[in-house]
Amino acid sequence: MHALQFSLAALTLTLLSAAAAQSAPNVTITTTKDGYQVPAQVPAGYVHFTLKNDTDRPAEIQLFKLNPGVSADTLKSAVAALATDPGDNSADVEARIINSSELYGGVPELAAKANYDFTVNLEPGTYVVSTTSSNGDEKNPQALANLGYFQTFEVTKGDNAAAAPKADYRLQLADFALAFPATNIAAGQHTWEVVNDGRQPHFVMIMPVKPGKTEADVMKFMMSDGPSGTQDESPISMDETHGGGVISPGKTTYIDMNLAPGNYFAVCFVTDPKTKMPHAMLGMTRFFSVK
Ligand SMILES: [Cu+2]
Repeated sequence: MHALQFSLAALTLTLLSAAAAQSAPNVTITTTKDGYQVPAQVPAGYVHFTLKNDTDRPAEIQLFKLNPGVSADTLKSAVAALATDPGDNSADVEARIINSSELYGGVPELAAKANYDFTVNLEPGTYVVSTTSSNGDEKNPQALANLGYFQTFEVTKGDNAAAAPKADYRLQLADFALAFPATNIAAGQHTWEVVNDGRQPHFVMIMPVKPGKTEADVMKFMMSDGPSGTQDESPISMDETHGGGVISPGKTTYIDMNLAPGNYFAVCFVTDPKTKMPHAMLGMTRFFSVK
């Protein structure tokens, strides 16, 4: 009897340590003033990414997996084209990106000196870390992808048997809707399972609605001719953004998000190839509150 109890305890310990050993390996990607620092090799399976911004301005970090037979330069030229204001051609340029890669998430906007954590299941292949942002120089706009912000890394099959993280909340992205959990959303640090159940790529940007501002204020601002107003006039606080980068249909990311109590606006700005409209105009906007 004692022996059995002992062996059960030993078995439990073995199982517990096996479960602990299977937490997702951590990979850090750092944005520096010269580009991204990325490890050359990353194991396939569930990987926890810590994205860091060591610069003094906001950064975008997006993960792409090159489709078989597609060169990194093909993707680079498409990413660079989207960065330097394609105007009415954004749907065509986005199609070039979508046809050459699968999108594995990231962060649409990471504040200066901030960190961002998410987990995603990686298949073996060649991946790219890049951004569709420009250097913001109106006189001489250049794609950051052409200024060092385009790095590749290899994902190789190893012994990573980590399970999917346990999620507190689920956010479903669809054509064209954002479906938030029906339950109350609690303030604080939580893991969000973000699923793309649509047939187009989607992302989600989440921004606080300023106190005293209504949903109507936000929608009116969204429908206006772009962000011509100053930050003071905006009904949403654009210096505090949450959410996740673009994911291809069928993909899931697990985002660690820390939301303070308040009202939030969620939106996706990918362009619909049929109507050439941003998804935001087709239904991908939602308001939710955190208590
Ligand atoms: Cu979308």
